[in-house]
Amino acid sequence: MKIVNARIIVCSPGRNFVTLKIETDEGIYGLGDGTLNGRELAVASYLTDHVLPCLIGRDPFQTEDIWQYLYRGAYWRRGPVTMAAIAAVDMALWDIKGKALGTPVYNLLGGRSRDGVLVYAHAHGADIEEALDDVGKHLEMGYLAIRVQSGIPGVASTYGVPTSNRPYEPAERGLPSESRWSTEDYLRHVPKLFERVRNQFGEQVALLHDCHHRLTPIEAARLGKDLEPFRLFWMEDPLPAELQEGFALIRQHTTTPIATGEVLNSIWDAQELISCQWIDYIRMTLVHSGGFTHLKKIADYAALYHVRTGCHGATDLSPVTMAGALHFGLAINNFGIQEHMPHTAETDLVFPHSYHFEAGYMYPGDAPGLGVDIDEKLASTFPYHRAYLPVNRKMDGTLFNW
Ligand code: GCO
Ligand code: MG
Repeated sequence: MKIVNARIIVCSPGRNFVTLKIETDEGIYGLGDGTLNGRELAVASYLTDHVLPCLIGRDPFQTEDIWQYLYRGAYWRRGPVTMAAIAAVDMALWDIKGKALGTPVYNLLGGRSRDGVLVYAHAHGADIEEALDDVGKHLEMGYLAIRVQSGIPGVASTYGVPTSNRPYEPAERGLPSESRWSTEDYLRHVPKLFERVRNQFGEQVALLHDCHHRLTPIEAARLGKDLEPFRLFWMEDPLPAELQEGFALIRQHTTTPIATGEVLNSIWDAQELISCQWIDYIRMTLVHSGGFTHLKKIADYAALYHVRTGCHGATDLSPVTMAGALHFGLAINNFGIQEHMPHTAETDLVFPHSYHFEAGYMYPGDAPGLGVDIDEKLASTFPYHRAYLPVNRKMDGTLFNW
């Protein structure tokens, strides 16, 4: 089997997606996701201008060799653009392999290790009351694990809480919006939020919270301690993770489990986090960490250090990544949990898929390959719109982490 064609489809059914389609001489094709929120066209160009010409004529079964060719062969290694481009190719090749062998991708990754993939939903509200209502709604929908975020008194808008009636979406069309932030107000508020959630909904539901990179190590240590009575499943991204040893200080002070990694791109970005056991869950995901070929190695490395996976699964990861994450989560032994943020109805129509949610778990389905397709005609009716993630400043105007 040979690769005869490869092209990029950029579409925006509610938000932007970069999809790679690789076609073979036997008529089988594969899909890969290369979406990098707010920087989509950089990955599209990296692929179209630099990677795709090198793929023509290659054997799509050579996933390891092609991965190494794109990683080592570029000379310039790592980084989100490079790793998303490599991921798109890698996913498409595993999709082709599965289709050619007539089996779902999870069978190529070790086969089923569990019955279903535990997922967590997002609940949020402008204040604690609204957030409690939303937790209740998600429990009724069958979720067993729920991430809870709420607006903070004194802070006009905050990460993870929609400003309109529409579902929360992390990018906005047009130029970046700006928000203002107070760590002090946040640290006072979050323990009150979780006290109310536990009081109202009991011990059983798994609760998660995303700090979205906004704390220093000692602030995160304090929050972790304050949240201990409410037994969180995890506290996510307490710090920006460039300085891995920053997590050591959090660890010395609290037993609240820590998750990080959604902005990391290679094992080298998380090697100390994992080997020093400073985290409990690694959140790297297929699209931003080089696809199955690299993420499998990361997960296997993490398994040696009691670290489990908790792959990023926001709406800026296309249904192709979502499908891949479910195959991955079903197959590996040290799976922890998978984020699930449902896509818009338009996105689901553009990407017909065989995965589904039922009673707290998701299932990738048994279609050969990834079990996700793209309706190119429909996709062409949703042209690309430039969109950005917001920018965040402290109350005095200092530029801060969003
Ligand atoms: C999450 C994330 C997202 C990111 C978004 C950036 O945990 O789901 O933090 O909300 O902000 O994916 O593109
Ligand atoms: Mg996050």
